Amino acid sequence: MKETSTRLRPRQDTSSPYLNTAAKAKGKLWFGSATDTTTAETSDVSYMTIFNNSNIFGQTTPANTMKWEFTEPTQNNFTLSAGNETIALAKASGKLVRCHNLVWSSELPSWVTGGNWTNATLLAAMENHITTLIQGYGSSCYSWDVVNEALNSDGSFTSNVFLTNIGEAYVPLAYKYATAAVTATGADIKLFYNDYSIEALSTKNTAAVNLVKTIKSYGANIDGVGFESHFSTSYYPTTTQQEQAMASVAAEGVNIHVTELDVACSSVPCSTADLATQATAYYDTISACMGTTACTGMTVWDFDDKYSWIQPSSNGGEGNPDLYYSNYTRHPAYTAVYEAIEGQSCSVC
Ligand code: 9MR
Repeated sequence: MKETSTRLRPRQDTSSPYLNTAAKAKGKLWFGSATDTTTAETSDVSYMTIFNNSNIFGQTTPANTMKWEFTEPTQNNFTLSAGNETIALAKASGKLVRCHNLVWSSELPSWVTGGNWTNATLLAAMENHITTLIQGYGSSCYSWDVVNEALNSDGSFTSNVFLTNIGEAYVPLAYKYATAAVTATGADIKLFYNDYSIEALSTKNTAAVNLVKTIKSYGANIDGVGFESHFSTSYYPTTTQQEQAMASVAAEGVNIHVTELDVACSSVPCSTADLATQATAYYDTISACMGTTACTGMTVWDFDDKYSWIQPSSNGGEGNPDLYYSNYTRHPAYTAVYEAIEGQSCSVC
């Protein structure tokens, strides 16, 4: 039977406008997307066709493959292969990689969470983990999120095994070890702190700024702060609020990346009103980065609703937070992101 052109047409939308091409033309390093190469994503041809389009995405962040539980499942037994899979995919389509992450309270193996530690033994284990990963992945990483989500909304430190056994100094010491490891590689690998709810001026934003100061006071290097930017149609800061939050960080002489942007609809499928609000939240966030010289890159926390970490069943009905629907067509927010990059008014908000 004769194939019709309709049947041959790919169903994934890779048409212009192109977000990465546009962002780079405006002086940013990338518009990118996280990906999770341990899941079904890599065998999903439609997903990979969009991911591999370097006009749309010029950067990726491994959503999971470089986390401690996967890279050092038992002590001093390192498995970097899953992370290398992400790096290979990135390189094949010319993407930079934000490596993620070295020290976090989540996705830790039980030998870390349940270990019988002293200050000295846990510091040694942390140093070994940081050093081995930074040197192992080397210049394949544009940057590393060294410490992830160390702060509570009141500015205190999140309770975890590192805080319990080492105290607050675990954060600046992690950057000290990371700085030494980067120096040993001879490569220019940027070191970031990454957190959420710092995207508007708040006690937590101030605490993140203070953390940058503390890290520097230890003689360690820090190049930037990642603004995760996990928003919803019921909460997102305005462009002005986000610009103020970025300015407070930039005043320390460090850069900002928007690292994990997504905007959940209050229910699924998103209502027409929610799609417009979602587009506004994306537009406002990208506009803030575009309006801030120190904000050098923008990344969404995966691009297709099918693979989002926010699924309605486990998030009180909220969902569909990404730029593409599960059928690989685009939300109106995709247009909003492009218009924000271009400095145009939003036609879909
Ligand atoms: O997207 C990641 C999800 O697949 C994991 O199950 C989860 C584990 O806690 O981590 C998710 O990514 C998180 C990121 O590493 C740090 N910021 C919050 C992200 C969403 O939870």
